[in-house]
Amino acid sequence: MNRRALIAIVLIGAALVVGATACGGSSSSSSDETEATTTSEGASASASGTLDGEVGPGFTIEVSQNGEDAESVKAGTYTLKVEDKSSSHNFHLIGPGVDNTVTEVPFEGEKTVTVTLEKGTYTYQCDPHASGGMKGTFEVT
Ligand SMILES: [Cu+2]
Repeated sequence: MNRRALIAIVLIGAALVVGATACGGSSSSSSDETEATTTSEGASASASGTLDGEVGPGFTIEVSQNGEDAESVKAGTYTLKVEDKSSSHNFHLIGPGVDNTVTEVPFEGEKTVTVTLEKGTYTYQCDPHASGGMKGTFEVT
């Protein structure tokens, strides 16, 4: 009985040593995954952010960034949130690579779109009243 018990203890001990060695060996491969993550983050480093558009309720239309009138915006992909406060106006953004009627004239409410802005001049306007000056521009650099 004593010998069998001793043999059992030795076998368990050997199994533990093998298990510990296996764990130690696998942990060294994790550094490869860390490098891969860092590389993919660096590749997607283009500018992005949020722009706010507002049209109506009067004959006004504007685009702002961080609460200020947008005049110069960095190129990149933006979330454009438009508040259309009138059923007699619409919001239309036109520029390099973009021709987006975000809201139609009868629509009232909020719409959010994603736009990719390239270098150049972008015009936002209310189509029926653009000729009367209901429009504005901002530069993308
Ligand atoms: Cu209008």
